[in-house]
Amino acid sequence: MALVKSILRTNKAARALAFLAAGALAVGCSDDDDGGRRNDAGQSMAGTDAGTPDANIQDAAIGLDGRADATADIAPQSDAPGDVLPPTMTVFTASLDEALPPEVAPGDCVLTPSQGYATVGPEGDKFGPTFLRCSTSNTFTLTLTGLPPHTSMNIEFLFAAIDSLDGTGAFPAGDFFGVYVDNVVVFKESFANAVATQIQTYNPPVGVELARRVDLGFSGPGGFYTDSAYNMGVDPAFRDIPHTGATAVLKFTLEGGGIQSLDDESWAIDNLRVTTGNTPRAR
Ligand SMILES: [Ca+2]
Ligand SMILES: [Ca+2]
Ligand SMILES: [Ca+2]
Repeated sequence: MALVKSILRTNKAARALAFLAAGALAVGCSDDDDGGRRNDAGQSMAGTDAGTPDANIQDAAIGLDGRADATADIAPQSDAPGDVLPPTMTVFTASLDEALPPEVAPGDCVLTPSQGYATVGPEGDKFGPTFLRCSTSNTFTLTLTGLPPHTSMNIEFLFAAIDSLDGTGAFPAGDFFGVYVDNVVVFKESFANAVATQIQTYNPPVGVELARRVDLGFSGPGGFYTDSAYNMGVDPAFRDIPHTGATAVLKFTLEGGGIQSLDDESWAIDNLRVTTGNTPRAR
């Protein structure tokens, strides 16, 4: 597998150099102003299409490591040779520390002091001072319009699993966090904090889990009411999502048969950012 991956990367690098020599890489880097919470995929400068059948090779490369390579990826879709698609662009960003942006329909979610979560997160991308906290029966919606031409989308955010979420099973379990783009599911996994033996279907990839079953505020401390935190922008599930429309409706919800009251269990999102690019993964 390592040899195959190496060959693919070598082929990609050779093509990228050829394009550079031909002067094809005419696009600039993103003008992101997010203060540095991008990872390597987010830094990709989506390239050009020179009419070569690169889609299969690119998809194979994505499939091997779960994400697109960081530099000089070749856009797999373009109408004609020489078309230049925009690079990775930030189309929405919200620290969720002040008034809610107009693109957000929060339902019962409320900007709330993040308590112990304020110390949690990557440097420069921690929770707080406030985050958008919701009941387990609620959906909030982010509606984006006027998106630039693109073929892929990344969604980055911090996720707080607060208090006695109960994972998979019979009531009070059945606490599934779901994310949908244009009503297509992108992510749906159960989360469990209350008891160590409960089933949490979510098995976070390396770098995603920030805290697990520790006291970060709200109900508790201790007992069923420990808390967890995740950096979802690192999960490949939220990267290189195939998307092309000029509008996008993102829904974030906690759903399932285990809905309980806000003081028993809740969830929150912070530092929400959406970027578009041209590195769609294989469907
Ligand atoms: Ca708690
Ligand atoms: Ca509960
Ligand atoms: Ca529950």
